[in-house]
Amino acid sequence: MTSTYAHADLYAEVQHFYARQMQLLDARKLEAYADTFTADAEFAHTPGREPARTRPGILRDLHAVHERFEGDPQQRRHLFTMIDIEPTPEGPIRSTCYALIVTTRPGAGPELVRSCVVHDVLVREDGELRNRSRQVEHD
Ligand code: SDN
Repeated sequence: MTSTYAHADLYAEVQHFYARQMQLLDARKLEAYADTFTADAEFAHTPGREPARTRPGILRDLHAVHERFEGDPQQRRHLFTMIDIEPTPEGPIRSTCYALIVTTRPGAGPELVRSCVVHDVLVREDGELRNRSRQVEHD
């Protein structure tokens, strides 16, 4: 295992990428969230369901998931933690992290609704990090 300390700058960049990405998702800026994936990306967010492919496919899936919450005033927060990155000689970065999903409804306290392990492959396009793939395992 290569020490992440050898990649401190890259580690901070990945953390920043995740912060921006999850704030887009939680603000329901779904098109901007889909733009954080590559054009040919694959996104498996729910076990047992076919992964979403390409940005339009990811956007369609995200709208379908959020339709489940239509009329529900909850605010969901996706919290990434325990991020472990493994740069590869070819360039892509393998990243494994935990995602906790917390939801809060008016007048109620926050509720932890899902605990996940996220397996990402990140690549750089025009100098910016993007997800080439994301597989989300639900605990
Ligand atoms: O983007 C994510 C997601 C995500 O988008 C999810 C979706 O449906 C669309 C990053 C990290 C984890 C997730 C997890 C999910 C699971 C699911 C929403 C849910 O069931 O809460």
